[in-house]
Amino acid sequence: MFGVFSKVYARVESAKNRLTSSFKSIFQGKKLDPNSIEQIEALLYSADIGVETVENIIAAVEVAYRNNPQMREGEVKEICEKVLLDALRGADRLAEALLKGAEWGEGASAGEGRGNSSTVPLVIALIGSNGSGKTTTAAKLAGFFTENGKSVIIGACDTFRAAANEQIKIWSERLHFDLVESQRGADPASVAFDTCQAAINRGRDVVILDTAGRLHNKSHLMGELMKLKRVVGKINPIFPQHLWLIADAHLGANTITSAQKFHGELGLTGMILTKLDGAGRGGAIVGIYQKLGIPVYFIGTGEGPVDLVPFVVEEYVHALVGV
Ligand SMILES: Nc1nc2c(ncn2[C@@H]2O[C@H](COP(=O)(O)OP(=O)(O)OP(=O)(O)O)[C@@H](O)[C@H]2O)c(=O)[nH]1
Ligand SMILES: [Mg+2]
Repeated sequence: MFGVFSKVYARVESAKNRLTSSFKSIFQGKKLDPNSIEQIEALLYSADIGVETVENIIAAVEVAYRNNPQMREGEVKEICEKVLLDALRGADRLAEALLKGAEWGEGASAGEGRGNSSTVPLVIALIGSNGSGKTTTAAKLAGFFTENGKSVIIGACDTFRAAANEQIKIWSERLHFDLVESQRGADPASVAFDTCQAAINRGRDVVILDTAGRLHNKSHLMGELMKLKRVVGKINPIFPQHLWLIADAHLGANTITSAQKFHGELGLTGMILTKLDGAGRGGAIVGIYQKLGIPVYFIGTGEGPVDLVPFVVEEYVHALVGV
């Protein structure tokens, strides 16, 4: 499972080349100087990693520069890498824990729970703004769990968009996972309820709830998610064990505002960063983790079913900074 990392993150790295090449154009092979420190600061802000982390990097660069006025690009990047690693410490390697069953339901023999009806399923609801990649990620997650010996059922809780049910149905046929379908206009909470109930009846290990895209500032849509949480909690108060924000790597700093609002209202337990194969860097996860402590479970690196890999901080930071 983890063997594919280097290949995948190499792709991320090529998308991140802009940060690397920006460092190059700031330094142009020369030593660090006060003017280039300002340019580095601007570059870091443009990567959306959050004010605190930028300030920490710049403070560390200034201290190092006072001790060594001969500093060059490589040393600055090493400082960036070190501060980012510190900032993201503990935010990764969680997919493994999920599989081991460490976060499965209370009292459940989760690690062994392959279609065992006594197992409490792991319920994960995916939420996020329109087009962030929730449905595609739901399907990819189903693929990930299935490949690792877990049985999966998805609830088509996006009852808002006309083609939503059809979209996930095509994936279910392609990847062979169970699906609880829905009609347009149906109550998403009731679809979620039926899905959890079906998972228990059929002895499925994992429930993934795909929800409609929504902006964090639409209160009636937030209310809809609160209801969904409440309703599945009636089956078992630990449901849903996870509520993950699906965040598009292109979206930048406003992802932090959005995560704060979702977290405040619903209590997020994790994130998945999608579209890291594009030009976006997803630096906002640094600020989100710093502010809210929400870890990153996976990253999405393409539109295909296998383009989902567990998040590894070192690989991500390495790709981002280009050391
Ligand atoms: N390149 C790339 N494209 C992705 C990734 N994840 C999703 N997409 C694409 O992004 C587009 C939107 O994905 P969906 O999964 O439909 O997004 P959604 O959040 O379910 O959208 P709504 O339900 O309308 O809010 C689709 O064209 C996907 O193929 C990714 O990791 N990389
Ligand atoms: Mg969708």
